[in-house]
Amino acid sequence: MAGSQPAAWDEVSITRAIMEGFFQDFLDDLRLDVAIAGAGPSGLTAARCLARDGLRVAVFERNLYVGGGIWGGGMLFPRVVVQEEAAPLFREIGVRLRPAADDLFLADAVEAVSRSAAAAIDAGARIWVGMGVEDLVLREDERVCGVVLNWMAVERAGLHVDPLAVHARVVIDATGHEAEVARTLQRKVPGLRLRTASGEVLGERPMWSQVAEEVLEANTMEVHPGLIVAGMAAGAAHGSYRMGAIFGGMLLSGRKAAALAAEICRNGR
Ligand code: 48H
Repeated sequence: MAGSQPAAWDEVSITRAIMEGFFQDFLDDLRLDVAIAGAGPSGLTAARCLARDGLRVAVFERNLYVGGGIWGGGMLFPRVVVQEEAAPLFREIGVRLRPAADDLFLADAVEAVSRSAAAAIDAGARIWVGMGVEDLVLREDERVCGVVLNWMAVERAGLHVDPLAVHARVVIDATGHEAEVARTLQRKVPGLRLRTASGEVLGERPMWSQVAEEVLEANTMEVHPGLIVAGMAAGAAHGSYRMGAIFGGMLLSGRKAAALAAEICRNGR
């Protein structure tokens, strides 16, 4: 830079750009059609489908990165298996699949995460990272009408910092194995009966891949007014089997969760 004109910007310009940009975008997302907890395969697919349908949707992901369990493939081998029924959901976002044994297809895990996130963003969804859903907003009849958020850094540090809230007509629990959001609701509303067969979140069972995949779409449902479970959270809510490192069910579940949420939004509930 010596001898040339100094740039117009300085350190404060960088700070201002970040702070102003963040708050403009976050203020936009205070009243959503759909809030999704978790940016794994089911959450990202649901976000893409909803945004493509013109709904205002944001994903709140606790980690600083998206993709959930996709990155690790199976046992850290970063390859993702999907079955034929789900293959179009990857193909339509440009994830390249190659045929594998017994009618399965294989994708690269990094490509699957990158294209899933990019497709959701291109469709109009916003993804917030580093923000966890720690609770829900409730109204009459315990209807869910928003998410309560806090920084993951606060959670990790164990700090006593009160959260902030965002309203949404529908919340999708796509938090994976623990079905964290549905469990939180169950824990905090004594006597609540969810619409699962048992009335509660049962937790997942050991592995039986074919059955787990077969029932996942049916288990993707509104378990309480305003709250839909998707992906592993749908399996865990119903006490279903785990499936191991096959991801087709997650994509199909995300798509179904989006269709259910869109229907609730359209019906004005
Ligand atoms: C915000 C949160 C919170 C919270 C968690 O685990 P995921 O990849 O979830 P799915 O259901 O989309 O996909 C499951 C799949 O990855 C998998 O684990 C399979 C197929 N397992 C089979 C087997 O047998 O093991 O993603 C969930 C995301 C993660 O990124 C979490 O960090 C995030 O949700 N998350 N985000 N608020 N309270 N809890």
